Amino acid sequence: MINPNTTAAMTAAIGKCAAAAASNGTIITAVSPSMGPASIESHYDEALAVPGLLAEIADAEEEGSADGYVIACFGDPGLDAARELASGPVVGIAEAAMRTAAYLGRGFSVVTTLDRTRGRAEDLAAHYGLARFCRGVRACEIGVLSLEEPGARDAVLAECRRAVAEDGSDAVVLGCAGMADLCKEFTAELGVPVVDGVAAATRTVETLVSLGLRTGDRGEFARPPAKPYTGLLRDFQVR
Ligand code: 2AL
Repeated sequence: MINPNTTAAMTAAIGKCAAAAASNGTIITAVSPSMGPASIESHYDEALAVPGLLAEIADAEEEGSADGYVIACFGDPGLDAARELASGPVVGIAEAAMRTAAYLGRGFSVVTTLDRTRGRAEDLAAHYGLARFCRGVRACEIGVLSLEEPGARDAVLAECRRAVAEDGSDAVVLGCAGMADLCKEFTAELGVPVVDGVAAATRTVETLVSLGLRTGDRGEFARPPAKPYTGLLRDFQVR
């Protein structure tokens, strides 16, 4: 379980939610990169979160310590690159949450953090072929690291209520890993299914592992070709 931002408290909370969702016998190891942004709320943050995230996967691959990986940020940063590196399946929380929500009705709404992250969520819905199901992407205008502050929960819940009422959605997707702990309570309060990507991706990785499935390694998703990397990225050379 890789939280691609470097905020340790958030990594611990995500790990707890993943462990609560996982099957008996699944071991969740929650990690965050040793370098990168404290939260991911822009394209810039997202791009600079990826090297640290890939380093975590490279380390785990070297140790042989993971059967599969979840990328626990709603922008699914570095997902395709991670699939080239990893020998097990890699699932992003946006992808898992949106695919899961598509099982639950004709349409879903995403409720995310800052307005400026809405475009990325819309792009991902289209990228995954789910634009037809995505009836709205809404922001509560609360930063990722402010989700723990007093009042944040109620503001996110209020936006979820508006999503159900105004978008005509059958399900709500929580658009940030930092919202994972809200899922159960919100499901009860909203009366529609609420999908947390951390839980959905955890179970999706388990399913893929148990079926013996992982990203194919021919063609596009083969390991990247070996070549020199220079400067700060010199250790990222793939062998
Ligand atoms: C996120 C997320 O899940 N983690 C993070 O740092 N930023 N997503 C978001 N929409 O702000």
